[in-house]
Order: sequence, then C-alpha cells, then structure tokens
Amino acid sequence: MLLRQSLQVYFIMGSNNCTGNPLAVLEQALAGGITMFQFREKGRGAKTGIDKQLLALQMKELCHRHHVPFIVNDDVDLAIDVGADGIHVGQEDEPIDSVRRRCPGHFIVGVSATNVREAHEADSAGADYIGAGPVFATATKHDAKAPIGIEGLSRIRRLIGNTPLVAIGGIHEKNAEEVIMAGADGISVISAISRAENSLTAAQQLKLRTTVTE
Ligand code: 3NM
Repeated sequence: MLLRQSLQVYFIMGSNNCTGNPLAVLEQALAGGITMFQFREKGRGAKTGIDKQLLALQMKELCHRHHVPFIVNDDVDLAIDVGADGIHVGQEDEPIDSVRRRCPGHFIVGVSATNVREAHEADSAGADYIGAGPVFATATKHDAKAPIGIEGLSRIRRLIGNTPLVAIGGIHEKNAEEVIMAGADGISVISAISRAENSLTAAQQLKLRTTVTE
C-alpha cells in the first residue's frame, strides 16, 4: 500500500490513553480497519525500559498480523530495536537528518508541524509524511499549540504540494470529512478510538468518513 493510503486512519496510542488493556484496544482498532499505528508511550504512568519494549513488540506483532505499519513516536532506539516500520518525530525531538542516519533505509520518517514554516522545513528535510496540527482543540496532548483550523491545514497542503499529509488534534467521526476535504490524506486520532466505547466500530466509522468516492 502507498504511504498516502496508509495515512487514511492513523491510530496513535500509549498505555495511558485507554482505560482498558491497550493490546485489546489495538486489536479492536485493527479489526475495525485502521491503516497505520503509532506507539506513543508518553506522560503520566507511561511505561519505560523493558516494559515499554515488551509492549512495543506485542503491538508490532499485532499490527503486522494485519499488515498495518507500526511506527514508534520519538524513541529512535526503541524503533530500531523492535524492528518498527518507522519513526515519528516532533519539532523538539531528534532532527530528521540524524534520525535518517541511524535508521534502516526502509524506515518511514514522519515529522510534526504546527505551521507552514515547520511544514516547509520538514518537507525540505525529506520527511516521508507530515503530521499537521492540532487542527482542532484537543484534551489529549497537554502542551498542544493553538489549533490551526481547517484553514491552517489547507494552507499547509498548498505549500507542501504532493507530500503525504496527515492531520491531527481533536479529530473525530463528525469532523473527519472536512479534514479530508481540506487536503489531508488521512486523519491521526488518539481519543476517538482509544476512548470510544467500542474501538472497532469507531475505527470503522472513521474509515467510512475518510473514504473518498470519486
Ligand atoms: N499531537 P486526540 S495533537 C499527539 O498537534 C498529538 O502535534 C498533536 O489526540 C499535535 O486525537 C495530539 O485525542 C493529540 O485529539 C491528539
């Protein structure tokens, strides 16, 4: 599958983003049709060391059983150690050229951008995809910047041309469609799936809302 297509429903989760067993939530999300997954083990109560590594390995296996790329947030060493498919870095994380030097050639490298300047820099530096946001207000990331809105998202799309683009921040079933209309190839969500009563049907609904019919 092309990377652009893999971005359609990009689920992100760490163990503190759900109340139940994260592996069970991931399994439901995969059954519901998510197209990419990012392990983002951060913040209060986050696992570290061997526990983090074990969870990453289990999640990678689940993803691979469903032929879904497994991406690690920020932690380049972990991504390499567990044989992930890629790495996602934020503006404050390791710079992209250093990440590229350390990672296997096939690695997908994604970069977060919150404005056109950051998006342009990430694009020029050779990011495989750009994660733009927050598009809407989010309660999930406490240090998130001010929302860029649909307008900010379409401005980034115009600037980066054809580079794969995924939108993040406050996206759910009801606003997913306008995000795609604004030029994103897909949506990244945490709570819309991890905190849903039924993560399987939540993923299915997001897939439906982001499927473009010509
Ligand atoms: N990054 P939810 S917003 C992890 O703007 C993350 O870069 C953001 O969670 C950014 O789907 C965000 O629950 C949280 O709003 C997204």
